[in-house]
Amino acid sequence: MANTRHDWTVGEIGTIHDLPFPELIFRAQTVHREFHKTDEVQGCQLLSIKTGGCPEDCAYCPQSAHYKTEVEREKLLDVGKTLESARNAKASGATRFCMGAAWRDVPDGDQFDQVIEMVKGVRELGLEACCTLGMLREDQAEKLAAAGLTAYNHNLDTSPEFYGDIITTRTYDERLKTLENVRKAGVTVCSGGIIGMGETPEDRFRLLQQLANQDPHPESVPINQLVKVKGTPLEEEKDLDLFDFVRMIATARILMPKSMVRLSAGRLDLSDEGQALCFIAGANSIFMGEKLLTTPNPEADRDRELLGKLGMKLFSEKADAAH
Ligand code: SAM
Ligand code: DTB
Ligand code: SF4
Repeated sequence: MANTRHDWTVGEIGTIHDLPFPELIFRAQTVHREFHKTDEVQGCQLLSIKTGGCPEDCAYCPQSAHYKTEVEREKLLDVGKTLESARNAKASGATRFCMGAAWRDVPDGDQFDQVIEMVKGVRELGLEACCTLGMLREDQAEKLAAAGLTAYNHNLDTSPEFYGDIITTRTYDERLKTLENVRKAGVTVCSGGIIGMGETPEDRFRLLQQLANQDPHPESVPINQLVKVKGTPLEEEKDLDLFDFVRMIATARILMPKSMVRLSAGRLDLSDEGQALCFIAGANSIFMGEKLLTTPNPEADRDRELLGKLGMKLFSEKADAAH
């Protein structure tokens, strides 16, 4: 039985990450099979409910007001349009619907009330509901919990040490505080990071350590490959080596055996074989649909074809409601 631990050292994580590739994959597969079906991935659909004009300066993000990108600002989407998109997501096989807003923190009042209505509506459709709205206070987390929110996404993005090179407008501790507020309200935690931003291997280990030493582990761990967007400070970053991406996924799987490990942004840069390796390494979820929040993503048909070739399928229903 794989041990669920919360006291990983950076040295231990580095040793796992750097194992000979076949050994790393074997260990990830062993853990994966203990807790998950190997022929199924969860389909999640993202929707940007409030786009662009964000006051934060996250160096990777096309929605930051600090950079000149092609993203056009849009105000909060109305509840009806959001639920129409959720219905379409369900029809195309998604079981989780994630609503993202380019906010530094969640505004109180009318806009928050609308988000609450969206969450209720998504839950009524029988979908898991996830929100990613920026920093959240405890009382706001409780209101979202009462509306039926399944999960709140708030990524740590990278190590505490590299964080200041990527974001200067908020601190790592503020990120951790929001995760604590989410946890206290009884909403499951979705938190992960981005690789390919110029971080060192140690930064990746430190990110994984921050995630894996939370007790309980985040139920959902999105691993994003940087999408290099024109106009952002990271647009000229070096390409990420596929094996580094796969190693990150495998290590996350080994450290957090029961969590959903989500193969998130960056799939358009992966070949079919690359994506298959990610599934073999323990990724068990993808974002579906032609758009993530503002950047392109493989089309649903393309994903169905790939899963078909691999003899895999989308979850028809989540067996474990905790995720
Ligand atoms: N504003 C909220 C926040 O930052 O928590 C929610 C939306 S934000 C766009 C959600 C996450 O998307 C970020 O934490 C980041 O990890 C990811 N993300 C944004 N831009 C990305 C990019 N270019 N490549 C990969 N991931 C990205
Ligand atoms: C996560 O970790 N990745 C998703 C979801 N959580 C919200 C977002 C990826 C966004 C990629 C850039 C964009 O499309 O704007
Ligand atoms: Fe704003 Fe979130 Fe983008 Fe940072 S990642 S600029 S907080 S939308």
